[in-house]
Amino acid sequence: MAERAVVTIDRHIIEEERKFPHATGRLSNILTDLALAAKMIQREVAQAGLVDILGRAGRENVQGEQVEKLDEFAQEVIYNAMDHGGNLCCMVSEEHEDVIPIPDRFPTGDYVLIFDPLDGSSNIDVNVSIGTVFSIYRKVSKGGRGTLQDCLQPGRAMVAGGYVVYGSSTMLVYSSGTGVHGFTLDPSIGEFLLSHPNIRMPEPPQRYYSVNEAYYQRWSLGQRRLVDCLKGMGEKETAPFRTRYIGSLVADFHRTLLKGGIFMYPRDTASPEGKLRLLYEAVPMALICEQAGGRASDGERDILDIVPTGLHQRTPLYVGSREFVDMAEEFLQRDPELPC
Ligand code: FDP
Repeated sequence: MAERAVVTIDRHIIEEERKFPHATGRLSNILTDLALAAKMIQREVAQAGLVDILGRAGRENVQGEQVEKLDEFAQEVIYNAMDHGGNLCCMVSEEHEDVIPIPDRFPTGDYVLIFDPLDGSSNIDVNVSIGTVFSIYRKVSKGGRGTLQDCLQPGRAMVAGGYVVYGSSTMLVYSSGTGVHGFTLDPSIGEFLLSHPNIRMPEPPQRYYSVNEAYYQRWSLGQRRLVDCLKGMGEKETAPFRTRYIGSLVADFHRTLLKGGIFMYPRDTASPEGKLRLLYEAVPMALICEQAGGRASDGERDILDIVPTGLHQRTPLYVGSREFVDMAEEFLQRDPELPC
């Protein structure tokens, strides 16, 4: 009987590394360590309703939001999995204001890890999918330890990025610039197995749009006209799209990647720069989307071309099937002003 080859994430990472004869194995180490951290976070997320870990930690993070205890746990797990391997020169997390140094007692390496340990945390206590998002860059500054300069690189300089979605199953999706690979955690053996090799966004895409429409009154005329058009209420008569909005970026993005459509988080009068974070949220999703044949834009330019000026910079985000992101840009550029 023909046996189906089971490809674990470790094997896949090693095979990807072999495509680059000069690879040192450092990037592979980082990805393997991240997969281990994801398994530990998954275990805790799955227990969230059972153990007394839910609830507010009673303080705010640098974004001014209440921090859930599970966020802190995920932050610690990733930090502890990554600080000692000698692969990183520093880390940056959505949960920390500044660059996180590697402790002096450990050696440093040539890579920077940027991560959001638990995205969509307002959904934890209602069993909605949440995620971890990460991106990896090569160090560009001189000297041993990483600096801000290493962390503020445009997305095009990313060497690998991806996310983990903790949902009905746990999936890790990543790209190191040679396509997008998806792995599903088999809890019975504790391994991520290759379940979605070489993910491509569907062509033609399914007609879904995803946006928090409660903010309609705060949007620019261009954004309103775009959504009106997606509802079939535009100048030309078209069939309406279907809408899906979970309010958890990783889950909304994951659906958009696999089914097609467009996810939007526009700027509005309450968040003139947008809500989502460029480095932690928009850029890794943009890499995955482009590598799968889609596009990501802030309404004017490709997300991956933006040169960040701050670690916690926000951005509007339009990500998904290429033709819909192009269409969004056209509407936005015609009527860009926010209402007074
Ligand atoms: P959350 O506030 O639950 O952490 O940026 C964080 C994020 O979730 C994203 O995951 C999600 O897409 C977005 O915010 C939801 O924002 P709205 O509640 O304004 O729709």
